[in-house]
Amino acid sequence: MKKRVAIIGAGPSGLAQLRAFQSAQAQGAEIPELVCFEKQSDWGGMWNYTWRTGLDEHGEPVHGSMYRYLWSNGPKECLEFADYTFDEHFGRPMASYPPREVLWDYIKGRVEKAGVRKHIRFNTAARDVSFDETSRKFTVTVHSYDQDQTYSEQFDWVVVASGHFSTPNVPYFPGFESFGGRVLHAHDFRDALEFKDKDVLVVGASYSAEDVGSQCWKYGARSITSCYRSSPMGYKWPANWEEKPQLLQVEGNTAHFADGSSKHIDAIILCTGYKHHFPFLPEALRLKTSNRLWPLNLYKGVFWEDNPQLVYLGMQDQWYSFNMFDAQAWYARDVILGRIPLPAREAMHAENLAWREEELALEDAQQMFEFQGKYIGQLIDATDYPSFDIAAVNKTFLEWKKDKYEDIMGYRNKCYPSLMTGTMATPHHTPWQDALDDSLENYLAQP
Ligand code: FAD
Ligand code: NA7
Repeated sequence: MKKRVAIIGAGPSGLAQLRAFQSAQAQGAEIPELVCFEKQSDWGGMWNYTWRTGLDEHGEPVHGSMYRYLWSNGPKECLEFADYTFDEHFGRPMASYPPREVLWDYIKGRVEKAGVRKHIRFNTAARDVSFDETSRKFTVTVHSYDQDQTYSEQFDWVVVASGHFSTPNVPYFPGFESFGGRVLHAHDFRDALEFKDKDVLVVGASYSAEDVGSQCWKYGARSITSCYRSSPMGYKWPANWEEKPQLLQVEGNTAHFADGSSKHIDAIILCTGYKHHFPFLPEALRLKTSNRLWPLNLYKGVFWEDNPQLVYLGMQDQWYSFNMFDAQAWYARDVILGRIPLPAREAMHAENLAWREEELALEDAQQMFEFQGKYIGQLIDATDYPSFDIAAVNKTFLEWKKDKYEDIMGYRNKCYPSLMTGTMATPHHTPWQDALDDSLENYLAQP
């Protein structure tokens, strides 16, 4: 009997797993039967934009947290697939920070070429996973919305690729219940124009706070106030953007902050992060972690230590993204194909703890992306995923950080060389701040 692999989710991580197997098959390997369950009607995960918020057309929690006018928040050269370059997809150089639709197109291009769509059952949500110790097989129960049917199938391996930026972390602040404006989480933010001419408060000091605030600023909010719990973002903000310490409470339309100051606000956007949430997994198989670089219990950041037939992809906080998912997927593939042996549980655990110890000692952003780069390098060295210059990617991350501190509203106008092909990015026809139309068509239009 052919072995069977279930993949939950057809975002960049799940698609990396499909592509990894397809590339082995193209080189003559026997591969297991692959079944990818995707609850949305199309692939691309987070990059497949939805206007919906709350529940989707089937009553499932909406997965998407991306919003209109979103542009990549890091250089595309840092996330480029090593086996499918931007040059190959677009056929010409382009700028370094593409909008969402352009990156979605790129993600789709590789898997269309690989012909892996046939493995995906769309509109099908994973509901339950159980493991039988005797047969050493998983039973995966899913609901197909096309057939309105719940059914179960057995698998030898389960790959969880369902993402972790979908279930919002929503703190409460006193006064929210009587606030005079809208309170929403970044997960439900869709269109910055809603906040034109408004005084907007963003709570949080990480990527979402920075980018949702920047979007609102770009599309005409009257003022942005961001507030932090631990430390300020510290960029040189435009004149109508003020950074404050932690929000304490709101009274009517007034927000009060930890330094005793207060401010009038019309809307509050909670950019307070996400929870790893796996409602389809039983306690014994469920990863519990905050958003960090080294979650515990995952050998090589991927295999569930207590049962390595369960694989998690993309569960780390992400400096690296697409090519990290690839590195993980190729490694998982080779273990599943029996090309790489797994050590005994104690050895896996010890290695895991060593990575965690190293993670705990990291002090700044540079050390963090170097740590993630080292991890990726180790995975790539063990498989036939095309190797690439990780030190050069780290250098690009460092430049990116510098660019942001120099000009937070202008860093997306910078250009970098591809670390896969050497092709230099070309400036976009319109600076980010003035580019209001983020469509693929407009982005690719020649000036
Ligand atoms: P996802 O993309 O989240 O895909 C998971 C898939 O699993 C989805 O298709 C979902 O429908 C499916 N799924 C979930 N639950 C089930 C279930 N029970 N049954 C079946 N299917 C299920 N990264 C970058 O590199 N650059 C950026 O600029 C960037 N910007 C971002 C902006 C925002 C607002 C967010 C939220 C994330 C951003 N990211 C960015 C990170 C982004 O999450 C990754 O790039 C990437 O999408 C992660 O891929 P994934 O496949 O692991 O997860
Ligand atoms: P992150 O990077 O996990 O950051 C969450 C932020 O929310 C971080 O600044 C937290 O502060 C802050 N936070 C969390 N809880 C609170 C409370 N109770 N009060 C104040 N602030 C809080 O999530 P993001 O959404 O920014 O980014 C996730 C992904 O989405 C990323 O890949 C992006 O590309 C898009 P802390 O620093 O912990 O004090």
